[in-house]
Amino acid sequence: MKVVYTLRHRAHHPERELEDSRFQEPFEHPGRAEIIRAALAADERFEFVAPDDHGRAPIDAVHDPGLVDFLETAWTRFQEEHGPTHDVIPDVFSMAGIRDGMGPARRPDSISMELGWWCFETTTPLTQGTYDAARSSVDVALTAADLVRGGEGMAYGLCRPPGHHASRSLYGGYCFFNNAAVVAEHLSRTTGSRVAVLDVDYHHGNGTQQIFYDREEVFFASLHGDPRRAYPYLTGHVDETGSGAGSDATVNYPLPAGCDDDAYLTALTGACERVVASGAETVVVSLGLDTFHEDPISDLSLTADGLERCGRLVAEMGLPTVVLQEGGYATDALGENARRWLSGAMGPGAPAG
Ligand code: SP5
Ligand code: ZN
Repeated sequence: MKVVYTLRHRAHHPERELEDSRFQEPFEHPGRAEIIRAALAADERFEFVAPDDHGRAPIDAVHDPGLVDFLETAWTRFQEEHGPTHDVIPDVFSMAGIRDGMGPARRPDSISMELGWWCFETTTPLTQGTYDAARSSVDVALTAADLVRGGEGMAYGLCRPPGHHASRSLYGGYCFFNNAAVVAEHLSRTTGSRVAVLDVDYHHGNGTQQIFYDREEVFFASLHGDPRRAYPYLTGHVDETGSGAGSDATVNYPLPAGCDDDAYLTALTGACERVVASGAETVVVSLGLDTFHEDPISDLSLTADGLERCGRLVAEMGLPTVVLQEGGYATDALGENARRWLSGAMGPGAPAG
């Protein structure tokens, strides 16, 4: 299987994240992608490909261009006013309630308020190279999509930073640009075919759901920790099924804590059936490996065997599939878990690694 990878991801390297009222070592760090790269490089069934530059237009097709402009210059602008700092984190957020009854806020001019205008939480610092890394992650995703359009049954984009929490006009949840949404929109526009995003990260793909919520061309299915207990808390309930032209083009499977391989695979079977029934001609998988039982920030109980079975089940849909890396924070197991999921997807016909 072809793996799209670039070391440009390393330019995004926060020193700390503010989470659970503590500053802590970032869970989302450059070592994650390097560990996956090393595990796949040691298995001769994987072939590495460098990403091509796809420019900014595919990003502007799903994100507010103001968000893209902001991310390009925010770190430098912050340094000029408040630096030097390694990480840049918002400290005031734009919440509708501050202007209850007074109409919407006007877009701020101050970098201090702009941060909290375009970002929704505190665990996603900007660093000097964040914009370049986020752009490279989109290029990785789009290059994987090109490979699938070119005839590969499946390709894997080793995206970092991840993308699925980024909505049309907000970054957060370790995500800046929504790699999966950019790919789905790009495939939908350039081929006119139906596309589905299947999100198996532990956390609900709020950004992807928001971007396609009222659209019928891109179906969205997500399995995740129930938002009644799990980040991002505000989205991912079963009654969120799309709106307008996108009615019934969104489906959510909130899962209980401790959900094991068999229970997870039952839900995944249902999600795959919905994807196939949507008429999708291409599938984009948001592959989070934070469903693993040892993940430090999640509470599902999948094993490496279970992850391999998940890969197999997704491949059994028989559809061209673009697999994009999202979360997964059990660093010691992360490389092997990615290898196992992708091995399952390659099927028993593939020679052992
Ligand atoms: C792409 C992705 O997986 N993003 C996840 C972002 C989650 N960030 C906040 C998680 C809060 C979890 N708090 C529980 C900590 C247990 N020690
Ligand atoms: Zn996640």
